[in-house]
Amino acid sequence: MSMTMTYLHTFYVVRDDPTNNVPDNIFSKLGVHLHRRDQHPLGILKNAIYEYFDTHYSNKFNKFDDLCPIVSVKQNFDDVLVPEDHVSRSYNDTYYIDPQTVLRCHTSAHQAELLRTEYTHFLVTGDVYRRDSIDSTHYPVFHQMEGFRVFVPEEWEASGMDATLFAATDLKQCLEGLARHLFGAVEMRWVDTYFPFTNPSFELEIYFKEKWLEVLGCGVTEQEILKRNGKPNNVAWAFGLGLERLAMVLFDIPDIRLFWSNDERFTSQFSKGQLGVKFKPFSKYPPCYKDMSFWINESFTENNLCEVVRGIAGDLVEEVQLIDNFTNKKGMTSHCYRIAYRSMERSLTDEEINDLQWKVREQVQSKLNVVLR
Ligand code: FA5
Ligand code: MG
Repeated sequence: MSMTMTYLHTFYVVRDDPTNNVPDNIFSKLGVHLHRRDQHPLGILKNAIYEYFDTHYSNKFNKFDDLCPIVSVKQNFDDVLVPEDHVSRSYNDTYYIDPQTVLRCHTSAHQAELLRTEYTHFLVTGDVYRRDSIDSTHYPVFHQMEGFRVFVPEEWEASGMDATLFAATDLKQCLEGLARHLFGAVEMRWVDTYFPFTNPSFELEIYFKEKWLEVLGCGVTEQEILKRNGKPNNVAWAFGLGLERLAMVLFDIPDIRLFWSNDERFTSQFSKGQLGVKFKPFSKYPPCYKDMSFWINESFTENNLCEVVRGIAGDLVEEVQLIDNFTNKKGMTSHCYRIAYRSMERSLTDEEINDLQWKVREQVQSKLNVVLR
């Protein structure tokens, strides 16, 4: 935990500052660095991706895995052309330390500074933070690996393709090669999407447990980013991999909370520090469902609800799901949420769950000002 100290003394954090929406359970994740543990699934995956890039690009990619996750709003948003009114900038989606400082919500926050420092091929791995919904594939702290490659004109000129098509083709080849390196055969598909910092933009999905799971976003870097950072005559591609998502498929890990487990029955399964392990679940404990209905108000958001639930139940909450939603004749809207409680490590007692649910009911009223039904 020594890294936490380094972060803490460089940033003065005001208690109960209304411009700070980082709860203690999130703050305590700073400096844990799961991605730097060689015997953790995220560390194993990071090393396997490094291996792919080292062999295919003869060590040309520079690697960074300890850049500070506390970054400026400029780094996280402005530098990658996120519009002023984009939802991701809101306090509902992002953890703010103060109005100019955030916990990075993606590793793209480091693109511009590295480009300016003359890096042309780089991989940035780190913990990222988002206020988000709660289920088995979403967690408020997760890990990304950013990849970035700059091309010089000779490279695309020789191909006869235009620069953008050349970069997009190279990008897809690179990532398909990576998927084969990690998975061998796996069912995957490309989906067109939008990011402010790339055009065209794509997402890669992998078929996992009867569903398509989004594992990465990528695209051809907006020319404006290259221009602003001293590379006006180049083209580049970039990608951002969700490490937990890939690791879930690779190691057959059914729930994203497990990555944070210190239970020997989890950690010992990765002690070889290698790919090729399939996670064997220790007996599955039963979930317990609790429903809660309330009249919402204008400021109600699901992310705020999830923060309250996570703040009380921590990793004992598995999913928060909207199961009913209606508006009455007076225009009042009611939501019913189903909360699934389940520990990955032990059985929970009825008493314990009732106690959690009681606290949740109390705090949704006091913190979110909704009226329970
Ligand atoms: C981004 O974060 C972009 N910065 C990625 C990118 C980089 C695009 C460079 C283009 C160029 P997105 O929000 O889709 O995109 O997140 C990327 C990946 O992170 C997702 O595909 C998913 O694998 C993972 N991810 C997103 N939210 C969560 C979450 N709450 N828990 C776990 N993984 C998540
Ligand atoms: Mg996405």
